[in-house]
Amino acid sequence: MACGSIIRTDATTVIPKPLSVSQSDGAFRIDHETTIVANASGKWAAAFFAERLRIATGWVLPIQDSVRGEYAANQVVFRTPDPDPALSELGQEGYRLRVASDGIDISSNGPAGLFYGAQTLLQLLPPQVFARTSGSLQTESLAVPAVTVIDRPRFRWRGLLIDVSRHFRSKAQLIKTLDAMAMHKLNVLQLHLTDNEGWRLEIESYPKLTTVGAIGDRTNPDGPERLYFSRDDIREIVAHAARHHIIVVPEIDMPGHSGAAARAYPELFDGHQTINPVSEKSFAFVKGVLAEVMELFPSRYLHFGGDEVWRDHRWADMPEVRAFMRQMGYTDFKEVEGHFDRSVTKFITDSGFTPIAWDEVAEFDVHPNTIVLWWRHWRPEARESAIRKGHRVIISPANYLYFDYPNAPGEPGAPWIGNDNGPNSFQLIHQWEPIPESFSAEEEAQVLGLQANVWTEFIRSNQYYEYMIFPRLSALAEIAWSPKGEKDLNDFKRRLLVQCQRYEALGLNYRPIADWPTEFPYLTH
Ligand code: TNX
Repeated sequence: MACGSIIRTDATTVIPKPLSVSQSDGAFRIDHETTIVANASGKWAAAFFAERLRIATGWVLPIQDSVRGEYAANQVVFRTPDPDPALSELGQEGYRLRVASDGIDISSNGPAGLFYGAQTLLQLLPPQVFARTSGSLQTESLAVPAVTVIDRPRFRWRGLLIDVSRHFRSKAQLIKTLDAMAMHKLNVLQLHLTDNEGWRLEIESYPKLTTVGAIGDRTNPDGPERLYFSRDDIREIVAHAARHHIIVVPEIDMPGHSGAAARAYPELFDGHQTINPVSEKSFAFVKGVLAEVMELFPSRYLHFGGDEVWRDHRWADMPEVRAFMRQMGYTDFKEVEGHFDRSVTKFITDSGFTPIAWDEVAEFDVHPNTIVLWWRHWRPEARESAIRKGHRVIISPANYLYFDYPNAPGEPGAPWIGNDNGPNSFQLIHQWEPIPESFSAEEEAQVLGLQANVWTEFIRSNQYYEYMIFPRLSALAEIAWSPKGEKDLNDFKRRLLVQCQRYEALGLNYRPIADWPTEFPYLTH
């Protein structure tokens, strides 16, 4: 796969583009005698950096505790300095990276910033430094061009959703995805764990969710395989993510999109794919399931779906729904849905977690702590109303950030609405300003950030999955991290030609970095 022949990497080839870069003359050389120095906050960033170098070059660089103010030559230092005015504006995720001819210094206010500094430093080295296989960089020393980078993210929520219900992804594939996210300084992985096609999470108190609900997928609805994550799988994924400063947000979609759970426990559902919204037993199920989910995901965020509820489908034929409506004085099924969503957001909040849901819930007076994920680009009023009601909002419109849609005209992808903006190309994403001009500064402050979603109705093979994610993930990272303002598409394309060498080092498939590619490197969808 032609990826371009650019081999010189420096701070102008970093993705996402840093806030500021000033290059100077000279270079520092890392070799097998370089020492890594870290204070307590820098331990993980230092260990991550050392491990990458060990795998790529075979050098085992020692990590020393920093002794205040005492630095020697030939060191790479990760530290949180005493209050430093130069860093005060950079928050916990920002950092300053200084490469001089006698050493490298990465400073930040916290561990996340030091980790992002390490990621930028790795991007100053040859792309093979990201390789998963040992010995891909056989060399005496690595030159790092002298530079000062000052950097911090634009948004604090830089997310990616993976739908593992329609077609499952293995733990190994998710870990590979997490590594690629970390390289892009993304920090949230939302797992869409349940839907009509399959329930993918072991729940001890409701075992049929996996013995029955995990059977099959959209391609093979009758299985025979059961595809799901055990509790230990989840712990491993969450721990791997945490080491890379990524939180994992579970999504248990309800009351709709629940066909798999309905196959397991039909008595709790409405005869089709939606939870019985008024039954006490059904609500006990919701609470039981969510309590177990909260044990497994320490992020303290819980997404409960709330999208596309087929409330007019069966509820009219359910006497208990009608009785409940009479009792509450409701005249519309919508009010029943609102009641259900309010109860769930209250339960999640009372349990010490933050509820998140799709923008449909903004219509109802759900708990004000609820974060609203705006996806229906054709309903900007849902975004506006969530903001007006004081919710924090994540921007995730289908016509820009759905990675199941095609990359370019004529390329495969989901056929749903959303293609009305043209394909979700990396160019389109990169050039997009996600905050509407009409937003005041206060409204803008309610926007936590951005999230792209990989729905997998039509994504089966891992090869095609990666083809749909890369290079669009790089465009997402750039609009989520880099400062607002004019974005130079040609410069981004130039940097992508280096980035795709990093994809190759990570063993990732990707769509070619061309406006009109002539080959499509995947075998099956
Ligand atoms: C809408 S986004 C859905 C998903 C589909 C997706 C396909 C959302 C909240 N619901 O269930 O997979 O469109 O593009």
